[in-house]
Amino acid sequence: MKPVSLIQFLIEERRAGHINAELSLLIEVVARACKRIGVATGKGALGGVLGMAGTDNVQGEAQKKLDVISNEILLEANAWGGHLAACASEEMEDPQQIPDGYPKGQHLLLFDPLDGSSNIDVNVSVGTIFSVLRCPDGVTEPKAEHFLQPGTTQLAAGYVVYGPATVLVLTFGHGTHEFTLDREVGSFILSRRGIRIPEQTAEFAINMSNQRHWQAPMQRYVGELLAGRTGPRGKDFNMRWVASMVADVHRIVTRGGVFYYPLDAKILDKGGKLRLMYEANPMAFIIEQAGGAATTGRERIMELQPTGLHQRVPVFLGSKQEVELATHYHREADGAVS
Ligand code: P6P
Repeated sequence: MKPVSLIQFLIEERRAGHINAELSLLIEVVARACKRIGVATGKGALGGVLGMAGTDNVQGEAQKKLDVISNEILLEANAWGGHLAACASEEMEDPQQIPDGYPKGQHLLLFDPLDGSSNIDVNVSVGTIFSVLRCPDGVTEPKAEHFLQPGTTQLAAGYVVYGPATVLVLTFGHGTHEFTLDREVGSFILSRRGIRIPEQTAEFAINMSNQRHWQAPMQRYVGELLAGRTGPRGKDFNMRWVASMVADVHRIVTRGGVFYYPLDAKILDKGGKLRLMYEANPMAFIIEQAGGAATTGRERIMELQPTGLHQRVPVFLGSKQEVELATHYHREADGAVS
């Protein structure tokens, strides 16, 4: 069968009425920028881009050189792209306006330019996560509050995982699709159309070192997974934890499974570890469009009304039946369900 490039796929989506020309061009710009990020991360020690940047981001986290480089690649690519009203990034306190004199569009782009960057120096997969919202009508200088829209309003979401292969996974709300970069040609080629995540799984991803800090329903739920066939689940489970959300989510998109970053006593005051606007919401959109589920352990992630650009939330996502069981335990413990 003749390979379908990302560009051809975008034309199909426009013809189907799923996206407009501006969104199509925006995704092309983001995909091209991610190819450049992949080249930069691929240089490793030879590129002089490993190690710390010597600065902290808005989260108070020490930035890696590649965090800063990746952020700049995305900002530069989108400044003159003409399809954006503004960008927001994990690496920046406030949204970045499109400079005067550049063509502006009706979209808001949010991204985590290089998620999992603690893995860069040890050569483990990292990735870029992005989300696209519509800029409210009449807003010419979007401020943070204009980005605070529920995940259900996303027009597009995607990630690129820089692993043995560079892979883009994308949704416009009409299924989740995967594109693999043909490095010889430089094009993303459709490799999986209409991905479906198995509703059941025997594989979970969580950072077990936080176990003693978890809330009771999480202790109960994971305890049952660990009990395996000797416990109430009646089957053994396998565990994975890459500590790179994009890599863990891509495994789930590829073969099923669940990913949990629950509340724990260490992060209770922050509301969670992962960021709602540019990690949880885009991943939730991708997962739901592939037949999975994504909650905070208590409610659907995409229905949350954001209160801050860098707001953190707990994340439970993946194979639907497993996420629903873990969520049920939490809601039962809260007395929300019997
Ligand atoms: P921990 C990476 O820093 C990240 O934001 C996600 O990509 C990843 O899933 C998580 O944090 C890892 O957290 O506590 O295991 O280092």
